[in-house]
Amino acid sequence: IRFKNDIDKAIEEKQFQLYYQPQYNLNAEKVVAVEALIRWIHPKKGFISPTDFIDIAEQTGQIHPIGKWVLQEACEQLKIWQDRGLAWKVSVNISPKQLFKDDFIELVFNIISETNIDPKYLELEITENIYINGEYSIMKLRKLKELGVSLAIDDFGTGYSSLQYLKELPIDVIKIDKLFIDGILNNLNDLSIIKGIITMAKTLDLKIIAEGVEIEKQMEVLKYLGCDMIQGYIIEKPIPINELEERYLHNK
Ligand code: G
Ligand code: G
Ligand code: NA
Repeated sequence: IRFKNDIDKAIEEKQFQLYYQPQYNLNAEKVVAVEALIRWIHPKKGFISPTDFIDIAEQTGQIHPIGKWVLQEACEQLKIWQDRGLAWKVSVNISPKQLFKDDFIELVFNIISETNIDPKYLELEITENIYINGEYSIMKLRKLKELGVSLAIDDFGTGYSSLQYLKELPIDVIKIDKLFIDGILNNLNDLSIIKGIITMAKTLDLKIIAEGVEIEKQMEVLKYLGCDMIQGYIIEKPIPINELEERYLHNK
């Protein structure tokens, strides 16, 4: 309960920030997108990881105001880049709780309209879990697609998507979970799974992002296997907007 009040206060007092982690295109050999990741800088407790508050916020319903703020903030940033002629995509994490709320499509529509962004540069990341496979979520994803946004399945491989459902989901991108990338160099099972996911993605005409790439050799293998994009410490960790601007957009 204490924590619940803290989250309320954090929303009111603007203690949240968005960090951005670059996504690197292996063929173009450049950063083409960023994932927005929430950070909580508490005035007394300091840095609080999203893994320590997103779950709670999902249980209390506070994920809704938090998620709204994240989407709004990310779209405002996207608008700034679009006005500068920069064609970067911004990817935003959406909790299944948000997706299932009745007015979620309307919320996304309103934020796109109000910020006046080109929605094709907005990507929504939905975690692969049990719920994503139902008819209701497929219907919701279709409606989101109609708004013109791009859709990604996050943490792919850890969840429950069968091939059959994957075929039915109106998604554009699969993000391979770090768990598999960790084993790519020394675990044949992980390597096979990654190969399988990439082959399947190509069959279904989906783009692939490998998450949590930390070393050069992993990057080389992923490129060889036909992976489109990578994200991970080898490129950059999640960083605040001013650092991102300094390092990547210095004269853009
Ligand atoms: O950035 P970091 O590795 O600390 O994030 C930990 C977890 O928190 C990740 O699984 C990430 O998906 C989740 N997360 C980060 N930002 C957001 C957000 O804005 N919304 C939701 N729902 N989850 C987020
Ligand atoms: O679950 P999700 O994919 O949203 O998780 C993203 C989180 O993973 C980010 O919060 C980021 O801090 C973390 N992350 C990103 N790249 C790497 C990496 O190369 N190594 C590790 N250990 N964590 C990473
Ligand atoms: Na994510």
